[in-house]
Amino acid sequence: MATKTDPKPAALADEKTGGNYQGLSREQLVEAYRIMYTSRRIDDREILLKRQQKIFFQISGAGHEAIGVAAAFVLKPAYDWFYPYYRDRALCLALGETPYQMFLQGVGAADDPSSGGRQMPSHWSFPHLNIVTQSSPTGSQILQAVGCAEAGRYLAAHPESARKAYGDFREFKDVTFHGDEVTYVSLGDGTTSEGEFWEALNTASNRKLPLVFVVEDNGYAISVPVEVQTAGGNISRLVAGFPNFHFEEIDGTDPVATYAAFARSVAHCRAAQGPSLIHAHVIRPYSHSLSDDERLYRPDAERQRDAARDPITRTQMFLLREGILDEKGINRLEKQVEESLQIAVDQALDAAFPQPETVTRYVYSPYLDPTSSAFETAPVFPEPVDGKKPTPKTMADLINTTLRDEMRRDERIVIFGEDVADCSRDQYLREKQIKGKGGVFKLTWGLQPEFGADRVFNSPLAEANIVGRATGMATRGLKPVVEIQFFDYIWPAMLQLRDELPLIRWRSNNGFSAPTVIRVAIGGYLTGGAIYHSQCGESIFTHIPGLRVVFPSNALDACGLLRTAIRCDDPVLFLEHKRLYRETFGRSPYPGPDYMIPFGKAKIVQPGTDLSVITYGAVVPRALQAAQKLEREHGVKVELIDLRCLNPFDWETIANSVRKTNRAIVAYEDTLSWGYGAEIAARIADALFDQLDAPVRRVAAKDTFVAYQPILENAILPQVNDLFLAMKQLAEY
Ligand SMILES: Cc1ncc(C[n+]2csc(CCOP(=O)(O)OP(=O)(O)O)c2C)c(N)n1
Ligand SMILES: [Mg+2]
Repeated sequence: MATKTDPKPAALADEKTGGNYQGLSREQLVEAYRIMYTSRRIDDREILLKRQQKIFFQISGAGHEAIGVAAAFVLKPAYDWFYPYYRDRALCLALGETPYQMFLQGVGAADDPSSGGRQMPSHWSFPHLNIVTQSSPTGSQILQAVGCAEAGRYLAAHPESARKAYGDFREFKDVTFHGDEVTYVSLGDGTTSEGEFWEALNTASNRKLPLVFVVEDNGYAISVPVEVQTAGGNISRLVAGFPNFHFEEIDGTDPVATYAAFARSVAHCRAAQGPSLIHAHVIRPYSHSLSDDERLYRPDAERQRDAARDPITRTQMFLLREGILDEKGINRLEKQVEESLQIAVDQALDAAFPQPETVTRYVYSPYLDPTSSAFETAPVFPEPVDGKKPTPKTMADLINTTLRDEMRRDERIVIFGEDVADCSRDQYLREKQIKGKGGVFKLTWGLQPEFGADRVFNSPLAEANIVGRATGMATRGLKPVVEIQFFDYIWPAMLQLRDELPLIRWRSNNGFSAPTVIRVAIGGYLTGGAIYHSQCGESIFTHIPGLRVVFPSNALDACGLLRTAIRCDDPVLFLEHKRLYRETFGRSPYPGPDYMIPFGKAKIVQPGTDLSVITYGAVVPRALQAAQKLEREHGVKVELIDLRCLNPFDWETIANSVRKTNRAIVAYEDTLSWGYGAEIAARIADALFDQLDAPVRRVAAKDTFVAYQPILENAILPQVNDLFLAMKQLAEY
């Protein structure tokens, strides 16, 4: 099954078999050289342009060119999928990108097809070729590539789901699949040290995904050599134990050997045998980037040894030696390349720059506005039976029912996370030996038996794995509705949540999008939840442009907002307060399979004239109790506002209320300082300063951690009495 080829710095002619070269024709070899040479010369041009301050950053693909052409000769643009990294200039050229478009990236032109001037050059994004937007955090593309490969398989198994549908995100998400497409993902040797790389290998192996991992090993990660990064100094040795893989270790400066390795690896993937990993030894002749000088940490002798393996000179010598091109032919080809690059540079330097007023464009979907009335529908409650009103259900019940009804409506929805399946060992369920788990809070219970194990399944215990894969799936057009079991454990996914998922659309200038729902059990008041089962921290996420953040306080809102989250065209963090899941407060009968609440619309829980209390989540019932007591005992009428949605938030309702009451408290469960209340308080102070009769107050948790002992927990989290006292004081101010 697994094969291994030792790196072979032997002459290219060794690869010659039977009149052709591992299946490559003489014409293809000339074409390979043309692309490799073009790639190198684009780097040279960019270096010059950077020195002339006409572009602002340069990172080269020098030394890695043979990998790109070999891959592109085997894989198919706009058919297979590509998650390259910054050294893959030759790959992008070979797949069909033009030098002109690359120079547009360098100058940051409005017409830069990768990002419209938003990202550095060599951050490839070419939707028409299935080259998916990449970022700068090394390795963050790998789990997304896993999700992409999974989506291809899912779509082949559910072809109907790919059809266009109207009235939700599907209207704007074209979906293509072929059934045997392969996903390419590349990374450097240093990046194999990232945990997400290992999480990706694990899932690709376990699910036998059609994914080609390409480790472009130039021996260095900036200045850190491979033996410091990688135990034993060789990644091939470490990964060899992963089942279902086809492995290759090759000299990646040799286009013929590299081509042969790609041909074998891609065949393995196309035949649905599992993933492949190509470990290609390459060189890095131009330092890490233009900001680095490798002479500071690499002696001349070592650099000269690398230079002897330069893929450009090796390939040129090979063409000459094999009589494929003579010296004149080489010169002619190189001259043509130089001339075409000159034209491309001149054109790119003339290109228009992006307009400053476009900077917030594509932070969110330009097509579907989740705050609009399209997401406002009336509840349709069940009819009374025998004069008996329908039983009110808990928030947990309604979330479960909403997920079920949305999955019935939209076959693109897949649910995964830790323990969310009823039973991974499917036969126990089918044989009715067990009842099923369906999540640690049972919110996804009953979904796997109805929708099958390929729509509701368990992930490994790895949060980045969940969010990274979801991002890749959503990029292909699925709607992952994933679960993070506890907010306290969302942090391993933070890179994906801060640098990836919410940025896909903006950084690709609307070339790609990844509308995903991430459900997270959040919050304390658990009596024993302690530090690691009680955290809030929503403001960390409301601080991320591109991410919608929702935090309902009752069953009906959870239902209506979850449906909006699922149907909308943006990534949504859906925060579910654990304490509210089964609370008596806020129960409701199911409002029907189309009930939606638009984002950014607060709810006035109780109207009042004396004081505005702006809150959300589990503080809502506590603030209500406090307000009722205050009215009973002191006749103060509090207007209680439940924001429900934190980004976007309903400024209009807040402002109208404060204009009426002239006093405001922002109350929230998270720690007081730097929290969500700071933003609301600042806005009120800024916009309504002359309306205020008192300072804006905050009531929140103490600036510490939530302790286990209930006496401590009570002292730490804001209680009814804290709210009562703050309201009373502010009313008296
Ligand atoms: C997560 C992360 N940490 C650090 C960096 C800064 N950085 C950029 S490239 C790089 C080295 C990458 O080395 P390697 O994976 O071997 O790729 P190479 O550049 O050698 O091709 C580092 C440390 C980054 N971009 N992302
Ligand atoms: Mg490297």
